[in-house]
Amino acid sequence: MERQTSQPIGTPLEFCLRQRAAGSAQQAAVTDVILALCDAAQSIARLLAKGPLGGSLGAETGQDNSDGDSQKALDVLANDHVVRVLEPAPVRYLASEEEDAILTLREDAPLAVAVDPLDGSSNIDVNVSVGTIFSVYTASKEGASASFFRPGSEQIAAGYFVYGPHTALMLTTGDGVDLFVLDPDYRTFRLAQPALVIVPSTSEFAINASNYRHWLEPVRTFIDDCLEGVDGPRGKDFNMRWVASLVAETHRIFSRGGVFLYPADMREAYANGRLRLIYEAAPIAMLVEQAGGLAIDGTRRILDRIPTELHQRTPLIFGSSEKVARIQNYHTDPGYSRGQSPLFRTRGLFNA
Ligand code: FDP
Repeated sequence: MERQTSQPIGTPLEFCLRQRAAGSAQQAAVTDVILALCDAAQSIARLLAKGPLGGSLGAETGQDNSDGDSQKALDVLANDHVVRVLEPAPVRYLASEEEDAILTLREDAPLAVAVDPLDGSSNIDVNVSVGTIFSVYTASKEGASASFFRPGSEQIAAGYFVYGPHTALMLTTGDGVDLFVLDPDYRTFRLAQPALVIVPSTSEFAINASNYRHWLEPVRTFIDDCLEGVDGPRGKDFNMRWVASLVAETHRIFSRGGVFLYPADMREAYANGRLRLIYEAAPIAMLVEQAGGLAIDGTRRILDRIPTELHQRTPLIFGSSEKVARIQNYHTDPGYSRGQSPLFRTRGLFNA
């Protein structure tokens, strides 16, 4: 994915964005939003860097968020930072995992922003990477809901901050994906790697294997086939990772490929998986596709899905294109099913 012009490594984010936005009012507004989110990310990174010295950021607040997940102290603080920085930004509507309803910030502003302020919050107290995910649309004339209840393919920008050993921003404005890193010496995000590409094929998968007994047949068969390694139908060994932090898994897939699965399963509460369509799956899917990967819910492209509820969940499978296409086959092609025993031992013939 080659961009026409690209700035040298180390260029400050603001310079990169302002140069790209030249002459476009919409891109200028997007730039303002991204820079505002960078301010929130720096505040969140500072809070995280204090660890237990900042109080128990991973403690339950005793409240559930809009979707029934328990809220941690840092979920609330991160949301406060995001709302504060976006209030003066060109944002008409803000949808957040931590808010029951869509907030109207500025009636005359052109953009709508969806945010998961603190993704992976079960990792806060164990000093493992967490993140902030965001998605930007034009605000719809038809109002708040219409601004978000639309296909993810209409996003005009998406990204995430990952708070790890360093703080990084993975960003797309619809023209490839760039990685920016927060330079602690200058307190500014600087270009670290332009035009990222997710390798099409690898031997690594990420899934919460403790849910094995709940999985539906296509996912169970795919994982069984991977686990059988060189002795199974895939004829090679696989490696597994599970950080339990969507941004961290995404970051790994950007750096060395692989697939991530949080599928639907047989439990009532997981009939649509766990992750949220508007502020988790859609922005990750835009980033992944912009880097040459794929993102599906099992059978359908995530970016074609039209949400009908603000906090709607979706199964999410994304990563290296050949691997995701293969998993889609497990969902749609009976030849990949364990029930079809004559084909079972020959599935290796279909290897990508
Ligand atoms: P968390 O609830 O800790 O915010 O967004 C939801 C998420 O984390 C993802 O980041 C992560 O991939 C997933 O949940 C982990 O779920 P499990 O605990 O079921 O593995």
